[in-house]
Amino acid sequence: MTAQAFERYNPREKEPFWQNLWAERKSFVVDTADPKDPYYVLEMFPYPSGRIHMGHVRNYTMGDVVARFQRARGKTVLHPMGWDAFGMPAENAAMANNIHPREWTYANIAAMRTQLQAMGFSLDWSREFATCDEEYYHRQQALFLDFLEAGLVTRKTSKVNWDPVDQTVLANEQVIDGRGWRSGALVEQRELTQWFLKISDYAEELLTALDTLEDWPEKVRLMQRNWIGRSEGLKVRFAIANGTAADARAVEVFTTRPDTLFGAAFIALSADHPLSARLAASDPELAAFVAECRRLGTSAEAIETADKKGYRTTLEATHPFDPERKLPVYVANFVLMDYGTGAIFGCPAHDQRDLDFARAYDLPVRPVVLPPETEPAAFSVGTEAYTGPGTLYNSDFLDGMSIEDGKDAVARALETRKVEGKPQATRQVNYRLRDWGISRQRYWGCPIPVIHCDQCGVVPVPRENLPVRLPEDVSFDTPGNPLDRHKGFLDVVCPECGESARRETDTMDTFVDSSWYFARFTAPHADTPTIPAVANAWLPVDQYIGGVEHAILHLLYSRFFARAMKATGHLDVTEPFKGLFTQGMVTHETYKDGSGNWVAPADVVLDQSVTDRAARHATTGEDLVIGSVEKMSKSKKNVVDPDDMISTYGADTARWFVLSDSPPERDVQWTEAGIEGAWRYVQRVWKLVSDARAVLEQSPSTVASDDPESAAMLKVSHRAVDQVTGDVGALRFNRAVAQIYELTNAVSRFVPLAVEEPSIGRQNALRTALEHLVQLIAPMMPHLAESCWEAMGHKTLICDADWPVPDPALLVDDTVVLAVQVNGKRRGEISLPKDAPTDQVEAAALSLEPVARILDGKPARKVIVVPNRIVNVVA
Ligand code: ANZ
Ligand code: ZN
Repeated sequence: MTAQAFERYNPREKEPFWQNLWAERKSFVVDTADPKDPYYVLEMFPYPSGRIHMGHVRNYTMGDVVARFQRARGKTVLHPMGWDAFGMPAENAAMANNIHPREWTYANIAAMRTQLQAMGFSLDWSREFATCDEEYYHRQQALFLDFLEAGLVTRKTSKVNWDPVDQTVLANEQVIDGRGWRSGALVEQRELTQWFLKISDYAEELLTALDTLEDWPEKVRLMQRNWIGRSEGLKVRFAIANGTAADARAVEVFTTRPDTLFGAAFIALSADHPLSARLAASDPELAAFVAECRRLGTSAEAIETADKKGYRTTLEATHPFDPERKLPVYVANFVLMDYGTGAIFGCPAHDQRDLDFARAYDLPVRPVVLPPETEPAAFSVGTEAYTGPGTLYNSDFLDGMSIEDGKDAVARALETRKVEGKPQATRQVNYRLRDWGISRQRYWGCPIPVIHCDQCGVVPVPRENLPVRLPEDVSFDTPGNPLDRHKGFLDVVCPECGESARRETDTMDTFVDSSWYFARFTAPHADTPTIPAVANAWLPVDQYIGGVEHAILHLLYSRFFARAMKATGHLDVTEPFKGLFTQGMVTHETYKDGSGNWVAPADVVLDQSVTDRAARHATTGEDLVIGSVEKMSKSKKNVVDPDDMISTYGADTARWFVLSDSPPERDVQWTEAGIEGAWRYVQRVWKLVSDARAVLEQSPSTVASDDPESAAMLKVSHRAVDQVTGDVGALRFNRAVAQIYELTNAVSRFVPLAVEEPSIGRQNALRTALEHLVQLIAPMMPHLAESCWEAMGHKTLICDADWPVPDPALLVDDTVVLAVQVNGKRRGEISLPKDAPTDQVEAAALSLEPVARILDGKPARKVIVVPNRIVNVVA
């Protein structure tokens, strides 16, 4: 062996080298519109905030492992990247720093692209786009017009959460404790005419199709199910005993528990119910209460947590089955107008909100569902409503029935009756899912392509006039939507009548942008939103990877878009994402100084030598308090900058670390010790290859193994290939890493043997094992793998190499020893893989020397094989 000084692996030199080579050779560009064996892997595209964070590193590393693995397995892989680039932060930056949102956004994109490229992801950069590219939002406007034509868009007034400081409508999720999530201002309720996509038309379809998404996490499907919120119930019309005016003679409620009707204690109307409004007109006290309810807001959270409050009107409703029983009619703060009918009957014994309300207003609590195995006398309802199973009682003709039978009996009894000329009850399915309000009163979004004309109403912008461009010359010195003040944008001629008209100034919710980008990637520069044949060839996305925070809205909107795009001829798939994986977060310890300020990990020196870990400030030396492990966030300063990691350790080390430490669906805790461990592993693999150089320089032979050690080495190696293939295919990256470590240990033990006491078999086993090892790490540490591959004498890139295929014979768990008899007399033994096929066993037995001698060239009369135990040859 020639003494070669071991040189440490230098990622700073190697990583850019391989990245440039891949780019030069267009290794990851797929330009085929008609892919053979297509595989589409996609990670949720980033918002261009300016810098990538560890969450991105983890997410995109996982996607990259899948992409490189599938590519090696012979698939044509589409792995694109783009930017979810519209949205508020760009406008906030414009206001704060006097920089145009466009400039801010594209500068951020440039910075983040450089960072992503330094990670060595196998992305097809030729398909890159940002949603704020004119080319992209142009096609989005075309889609909008198609949807409009197909009846998938509507315009309606709705109550919105209005942030008086940011001058914008907020989604319910953006209202936190009644305040705007950004501004912190008290949110007001306003009526606005807005654009909606009719996702609720697809509620049932979006719900039932969840069952087909077998490669989605069950928890995500459950969240979607709950969000869609299907409930089967009954609309029941209550006559109002003392209602005089025509609109006050009956009130209709929606209930999912008609079986509890005999436990009804009151009727409650939403503050926004027309009847409430009419009564409030002549009742100032009620008017004040209604106003108070409005301030509470429309968010489910606000309603859930607020005290249940009501105002008792003078009206009384008649119980449908007992004309003598009168139920007081309240206006209550916990009844929503946009669900069911905006009115309920309250049954305190079996609904917690109703019970809280009844206790507050001293209303009767009459239980009507008796829990199983309970005596009526022994059962009462205190502070907790009973919502469990049971038998109906205290309920007249329903007594003794199950809940389900009771529901049906009430429906049947009331369906045929009439109140004020209408059926007293109708069965109804309700969904919690509302239409999707997409209007935003912001500049930095996709303009909604319509024109408002006094004569013609709403007129779509003619397609030949698309795109409706965002004007460049806008100012952000006053709050609100700058488009509302931009004459050049606003003033247009009506395309229908030619009179002067006004352009729509609402832009689209950025969730629209991210609801079809996956389809656009299949033909990113087409002059139609998609090229249907190409989109159909690639879609659905085989593996989608992203944060669980998008489990509901983004995924539901995308599922709706796929259907809407199918209805308008842009696609022919209904489900956009075949496989979904939601990865955990990257966490880190937190540190605080004596004055309670957070301290960044980069400024912390950890003392690991004492049993109690201690931390001090790197520059001041001050003792620090080590706090809990939290999701990396700027607010707690517990962030590690990927750039710092790359410049110190290289991308491969960071990639290896985020894959190795915990199951990918769980959180991974970033530690200095962990990253150092990964760094040592990188060096170890490199050293193994260097140490084996002398052996690898020998020309390969076909001898598989010629001694037990090399046979064992091959076995370990093939088994590792088999297991890593299974684990990576199932996205169990940490288990794959564990297998690779085992293989590495085995190779480490084998190298000295093969180097110091070489044989052809050993040389060959070592070559095979090392090649396997390098191929297995290639999807995870692609730069190191290329360097090793080259060092092993290969003239082609490992990113173009086929994935290794294990030899099934070497995967057999263990060998068994079978006794061989001739005419009942033991003549020897053979050792074979367990469960070896009978003909193989027979052949081995017959070729055994003593057996062959006895047979003396004549065929055996009979061979009896008892699997894994004995072979009897009848001569
Ligand atoms: C009487 C009753 C008795 C109810 C009982 C429940 C339990 P889901 O399952 O979400 O559809 N409800 C109906 N419309 C409402 C509205 N606009 N605002 C607030 N609550 C409303 O819930 C349906 C139940 O929620 C309905 O069934 C109704 O209360 C209430 F033991 O009717 B129930
Ligand atoms: Zn007109």
